[in-house]
Amino acid sequence: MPRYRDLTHTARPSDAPRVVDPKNPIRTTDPGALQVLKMAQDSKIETVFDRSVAQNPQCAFGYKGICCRICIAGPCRVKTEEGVGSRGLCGASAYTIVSRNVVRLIAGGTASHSEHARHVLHTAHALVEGHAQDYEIKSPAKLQKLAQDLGIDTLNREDKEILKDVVEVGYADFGRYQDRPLAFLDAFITEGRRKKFQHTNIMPTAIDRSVTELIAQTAMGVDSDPVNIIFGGLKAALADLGGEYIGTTLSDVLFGIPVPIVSEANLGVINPKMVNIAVHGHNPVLSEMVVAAARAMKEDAIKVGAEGVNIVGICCTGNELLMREGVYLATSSASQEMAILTGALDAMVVDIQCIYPAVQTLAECYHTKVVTTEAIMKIPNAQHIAFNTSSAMNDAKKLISIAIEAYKKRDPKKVNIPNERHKLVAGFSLEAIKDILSKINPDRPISVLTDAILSGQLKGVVLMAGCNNLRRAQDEGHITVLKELVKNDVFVIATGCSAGAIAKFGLMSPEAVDTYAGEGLKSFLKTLEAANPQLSTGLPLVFHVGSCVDNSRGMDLAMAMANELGVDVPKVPFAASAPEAMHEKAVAIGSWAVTMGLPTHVGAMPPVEGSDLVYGVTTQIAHDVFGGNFILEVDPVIGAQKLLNALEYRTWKLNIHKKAAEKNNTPLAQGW
Ligand code: MSK
Repeated sequence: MPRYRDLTHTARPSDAPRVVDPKNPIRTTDPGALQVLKMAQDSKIETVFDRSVAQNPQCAFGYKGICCRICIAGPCRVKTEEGVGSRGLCGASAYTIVSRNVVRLIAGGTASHSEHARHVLHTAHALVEGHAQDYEIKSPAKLQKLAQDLGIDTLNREDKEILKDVVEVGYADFGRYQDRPLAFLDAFITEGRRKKFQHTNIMPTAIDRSVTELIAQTAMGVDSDPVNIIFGGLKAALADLGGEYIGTTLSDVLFGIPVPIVSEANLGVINPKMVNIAVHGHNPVLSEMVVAAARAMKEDAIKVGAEGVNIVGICCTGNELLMREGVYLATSSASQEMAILTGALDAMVVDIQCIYPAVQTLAECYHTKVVTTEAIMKIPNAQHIAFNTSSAMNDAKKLISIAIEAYKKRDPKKVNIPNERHKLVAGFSLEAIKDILSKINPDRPISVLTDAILSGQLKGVVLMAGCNNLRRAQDEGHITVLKELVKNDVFVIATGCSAGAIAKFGLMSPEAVDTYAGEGLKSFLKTLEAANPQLSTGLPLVFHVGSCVDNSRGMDLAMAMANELGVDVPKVPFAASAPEAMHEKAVAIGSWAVTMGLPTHVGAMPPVEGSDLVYGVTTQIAHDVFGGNFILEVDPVIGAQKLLNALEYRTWKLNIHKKAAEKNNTPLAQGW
């Protein structure tokens, strides 16, 4: 870990409580969710906030990662620091148990993102084979660029021919047996990262293989070397990034590259006069069809007395649709139940990941129909409509019909929609960001950003990502970290439920710039805004770059900055933060972010404290090897300060190295 100017910055977290106010069931700060929660608690309706209280105190062994459940002779717990109680039944030490547990989280995250990617790939395959008549290539330009990046010939070829080759490369990335690098990773990373991954032997060759190998490596009686286990985990984490690239790029090809778009967020977007359908999960393949079907079936809704069909999003399906279609974002992870408790949600259509089984239990108290759509995602008592790409529009229309039928049974006495909704501007793909910057420098658009950092106008860039974790009140971590960063002139981009939190609080709007941005950030955004009169709206305080898989867009920006500066990623004043990380996917993302060279703040302690060795590798040694390291800090104000320290260190070093190179007429130093 570097030595920072702030001498209080150590690799250890502060003494802040690990669970804030654990007995308080008001575990949200989201103003919309709070209004609904009050009604739920008055009516003794159980929600995630009650269950979170009931789960406290959490098991200390599990919390630190020293409970081994890898074979059924266990669970074995590391009870003492020394002696016979310090090892599992097989003799596994704390460092083996902790490292195995944490990399298995990475395996889960990689499998999840990649399953999403596989579905998008299948859809593209069905399209080229003529079995997906409801889909099209919405962005031939993205397809051309993607094919060129992958080394596929595009000259004088039909789009579908090119897509066929792209799909084949994607399929090979799942199951390749030869020791060739993952194409959807290798095509996008910097030369420096490529060499680093080859040198450390963590360049993945195939996504499925990296997950399977990791599970095999960490099975009982296989690898007990914590460093080797962690490197196996990093290989799978890089495969996760490859899967994210497949998901993001092919979604752009099929559904279009996002451009700035105005919408609104928070539960107030649920409309009492319309048939309301929430699409929830991650995958745009179905939900894009639901949006199209809703437009086509407006008259059916009017026939039953509604004014039309209102599609709203939850979690990353919501983010996908917000980015491309401007669909309202109703809410995010921890407050998903609140959407049902408004009493005006007629259907919740879910695909995969981050969907609480509890939504069905709550729906049974209302008229709301919960419909699952994927073979691997069913909820007892919920209706299941198998979604097929070959009959996509028909399937989507069935879902709308279910919602219209349910609307007829809506009980007006139970309707309780909070009056909380906020304007936002989303849609900032890398292409859109470059387009905005190009109005100032058409030849080198990214230099507009890097020059602003080198001159001190901006402190750097932070990618805010990740979930809700109810160890503290929902969204408090996201909003506190964000306010600290923008006040200190950091340019923030956001994905996932972090973006959702920011949007729900009205902080993703142009209006928030004047209130929250420091002078440097304010002048930077205003200059961009003045140079882009073609935009129908002002630029927001935070740029929404998409869903969880779209963290790949954030990484693309970091690499574009590295290329512009003539250095590798570890020297770029760019960091990541997941103030409320929860899902296995967040562990996978954080791990590739560190491996790609980013200081990565995590505001919810992962289970690594049971081994000093593993803790030290992730927070300190990782920096020596890869240039990135975890900053594990549960206090959001201190977490933000540690991010600022990391950015300051990088800018300081970069400026010194640049000056030395100019003065001595030598190449720019590459060390970090
Ligand atoms: S939805 S993975 S809770 S960000 Fe992508 Fe939100 Fe985390 Fe799920």
